Order: sequence, then structure tokens, then C-alpha cells
Amino acid sequence: LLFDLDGVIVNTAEYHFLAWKEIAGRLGIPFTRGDNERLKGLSRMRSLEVLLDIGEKKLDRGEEERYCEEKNRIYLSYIRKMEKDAILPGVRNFLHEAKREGYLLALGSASKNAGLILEKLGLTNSFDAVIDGNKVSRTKPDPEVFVKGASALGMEPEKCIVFEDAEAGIRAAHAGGMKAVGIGKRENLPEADMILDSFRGIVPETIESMLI
Ligand code: B16
Ligand code: MG
Repeated sequence: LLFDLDGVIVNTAEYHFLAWKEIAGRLGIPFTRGDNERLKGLSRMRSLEVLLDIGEKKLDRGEEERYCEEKNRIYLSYIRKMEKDAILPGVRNFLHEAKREGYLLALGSASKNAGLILEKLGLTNSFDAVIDGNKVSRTKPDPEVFVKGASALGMEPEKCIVFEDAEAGIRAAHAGGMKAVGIGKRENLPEADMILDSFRGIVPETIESMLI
């Protein structure tokens, strides 16, 4: 089982949105929650590029890097205040059940802040492998993050199930030959093999029996 982090394990997707909204305001770019769906799962720099596209603006590389640093500074100010209970409903129990039933678990996140977030949630030792933005060079929808996760677990892609809240992540899972469960709304995740609105009351065996 391969888990995205932001928007699947923890509601940091909201903090990413608030931080980008502030950067968009400084750049004079109107930015809605609908626009934000396009940024989910993308690397920090790729997200800025999409934001600049939306605003039809261009920056030089140095300015782009400064805006990315600034966005991360704002984002981290939210993360520092985050408590263990920021974990999304049902996730702790789902991970616990999955471990108990012998599933192998990996994190597959585009975030370079994944280590800090897992620590804040007390989940550092919950995964058999952690592949994050520091370990990949290609952003979702490229499958690299999940292919590396599957390989770290020693599992064939067709036996892997990815949990994702971003369309870019669903595409990454499929490009890697894996099944993809969308966490969220069908309208935002049209290509997911199945949709859950949360992990509440869900056990891994049910998902496996529906997909594999
Ligand atoms: P950072 P995920 C992704 O994490 C987020 O969905 C995306 O919005 C963010 O830009 C990206 O991480 C990079 O995060 O700025 O913390 O390195 O959803 O793949 O867990
Ligand atoms: Mg995500």
C-alpha cells in the first residue's frame, strides 16, 4: 500500500493552499480553490510555474526560487503549529490494521517536508519505506515516486495500491502500473479506480478485494 502524504494522511493540502494563496496575492494573481486542484501533488517549483501560468506572468529563475522559499516559509509556519490530531479521520486505524494484517506500507510524497510532518504526527516508524521529494527528480504525474516505493517494498506494481488526493498522483500510479484509490471527490479525481471520502471505517482487505 503506497500513501501520498498531503491530503491523504494529513490535511496539509489546506496549508499548501493558504500559502500559495498568499504568494498569489503578492503577485497579483487571482487564485481559487479550483485553481489549487491543479497544484496538488506537484513539486514546489512546478506549482509556482502553474500559478504563474494562471496569472500569465513570468519571473526570472532567481525570483522563482525566492518565491518558492517564501511559500515554504509560510507553509512551515502552519506545520509548526500542527498537532498529532491533524491526522485525517480513520488514517491511524487504517495504518494500524494494515500493519497487523501484514501489508507493506510506503509513503510516496512529492513533499520535501515529509520527514518533519511524519515526525509531528508520530508516524515516523509507521512505514516500511519513505520516498519523498528529496528522493525523486521527476514530479507526479511521472511514476518515479511510486515505482521507487514499490521497489523499496520489493513488490510488483500490479500488486500495489496507491492512495492519492491529486489527479497528478492518480496518473502517476497508473503510469507505474498500479491501482489508484482517490481520496476526495469523484469530480476532482475522474481517473481513480475507486473513490473514498475518508478512511473512516475502512479496512485494507475491502480495498484489496475490490481492486486486485
Ligand atoms: P513541499 P504530496 C505534495 O505532497 C503536495 O500535494 C503539493 O501541493 C506540494 O507542492 C508538494 O508536495 C511539494 O511539497 O513544498 O513541502 O516540498 O501530496 O505528494 O504528499
Ligand atoms: Mg497529496
